[in-house]
Amino acid sequence: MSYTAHIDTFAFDNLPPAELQPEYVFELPELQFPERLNCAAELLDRHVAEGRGDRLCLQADGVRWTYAELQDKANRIANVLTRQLGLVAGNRVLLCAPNNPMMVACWFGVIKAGGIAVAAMPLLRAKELSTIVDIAQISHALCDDALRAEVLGAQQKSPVLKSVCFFNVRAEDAGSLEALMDSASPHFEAVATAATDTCLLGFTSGTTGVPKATMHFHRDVMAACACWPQSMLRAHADDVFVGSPPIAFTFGLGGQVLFPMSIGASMVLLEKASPPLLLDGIEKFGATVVFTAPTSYRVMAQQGERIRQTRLRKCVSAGEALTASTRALWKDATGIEIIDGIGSTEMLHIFISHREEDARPGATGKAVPGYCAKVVDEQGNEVPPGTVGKLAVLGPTGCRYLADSRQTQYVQHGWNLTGDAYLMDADGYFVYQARTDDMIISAGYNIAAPEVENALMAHAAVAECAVIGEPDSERGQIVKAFVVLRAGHAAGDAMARELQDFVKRTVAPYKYPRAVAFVDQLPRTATGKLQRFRLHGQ
Ligand code: 3UK
Repeated sequence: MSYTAHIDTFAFDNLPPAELQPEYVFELPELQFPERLNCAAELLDRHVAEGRGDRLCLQADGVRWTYAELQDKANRIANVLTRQLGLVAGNRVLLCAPNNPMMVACWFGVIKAGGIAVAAMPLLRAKELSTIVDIAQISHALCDDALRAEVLGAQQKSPVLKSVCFFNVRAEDAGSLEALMDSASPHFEAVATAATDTCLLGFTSGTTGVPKATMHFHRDVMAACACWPQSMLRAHADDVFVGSPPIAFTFGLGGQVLFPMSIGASMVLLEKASPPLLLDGIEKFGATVVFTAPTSYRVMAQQGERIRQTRLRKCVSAGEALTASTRALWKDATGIEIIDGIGSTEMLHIFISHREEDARPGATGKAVPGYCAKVVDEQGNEVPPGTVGKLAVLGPTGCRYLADSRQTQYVQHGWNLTGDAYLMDADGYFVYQARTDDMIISAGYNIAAPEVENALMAHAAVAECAVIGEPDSERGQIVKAFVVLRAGHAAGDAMARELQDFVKRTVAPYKYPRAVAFVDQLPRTATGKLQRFRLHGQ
């Protein structure tokens, strides 16, 4: 890691020192990488060079691009960036757009040019974008015109962002990215970056505090493609991938862009992918592989018959724990066994998962080949099967926060600590309990907030709920539930008592919520994750 091909060495200079980085393991033969590697050349140019340029790569409403067509766009963008906008290798480029074809073309253009892609969630406002620009010292931005006002607002706050160019501009505009691309050459040789040069910064979804930028190398992108998709997903070149998460979220980037392209398959991009629109997309484009979150499967399951008529054959769930009931609901409705997987922005993608035939309801699975996982106690010692502790993982990818002291929380003794409480059962399956912060300790009992939530969710009156530990002088903490009721059910003491009794009947009675509050909605991140910490003190 002492070598960089970047001219702007900001990323290289801000890597965590070697002693604070996790250990890496590269035992699999497919994880032997050359010293120089550009992941955009591997994922895109290789297919064209090997004669697959005419294969379908990407579809969206009114758009069908082959690999050669995507390469043409990416090359023009790389030329615009380097010849007209002054980009040098190592510069950071903000990419801001809903999931659409130009967003993907820009991602490849930036990385071919040796730049570092920093994709931002399309819902972010000027202030949040400016925080990202400042942390990553971003010099260039390529953005969808629909987000113009927020991006210009961010530029005003953060002058380090010197060049902003918009695409998908409706009006005639000589400065639009497409206009600049028209006069640029369609040829561009990918910059020969080091395998250990950073190619993307992924911002954490921000459950607390200032967002952290995770640094991923060209090598990490190829490692993510070589591990989980090969051993667990097992898709093939004729598959059509679709999904709901934003490409700015590494779950979405992998599932919708990197993994299909790593095997010469194709992707479908949906700008909006709420459950009904995702289902429309699966139908319309004949998608065969879908990536989405448990909540989305629960809603789509209501249309089981419609799904059975589509070409859908592989369903991946990540982002949040998949309960046994959601797995069963989907299987009954569609006949398809969901592939669950836990991944994180820090690890880039999924590291514990299973094949369909090895699904164990309620468990996430086993370490993905290429990764190792264990459950440890406070001192970092492995605990026996059946004991709840902290999940620790190691693999070819790992956590590197850009200049952030929180590195020492995620990486300890060379292992990545994801912040999740897990247990490993007697057969080696990892069973999710809670985020470590969401383990409630009440009168000496360990209570996992999600377990109480799942118990409450089974009640017909409950639409949504969140459970936290509230400080209590007698018990240390008590279990408190925030409940959103379904239409037609009245909040009040009688309902609170009914829910408490209901929980006592389904899980160990000491886990019941001693406090119940009724609310209209729950705080969530842009990726839809519950932000339980925001309920503290309410
Ligand atoms: C939780 C899960 C139980 C867990 C992600 C796949 O979610 C992703 O990244 P984030 O950084 O969050 C990471 C945290 O989310 N989680 C994710 N998947 C599961 N919990 N079961 C699961 N299947 O707390 C984890 O530490 O937003 C997921 C691929 C790439 C990703 N970035």
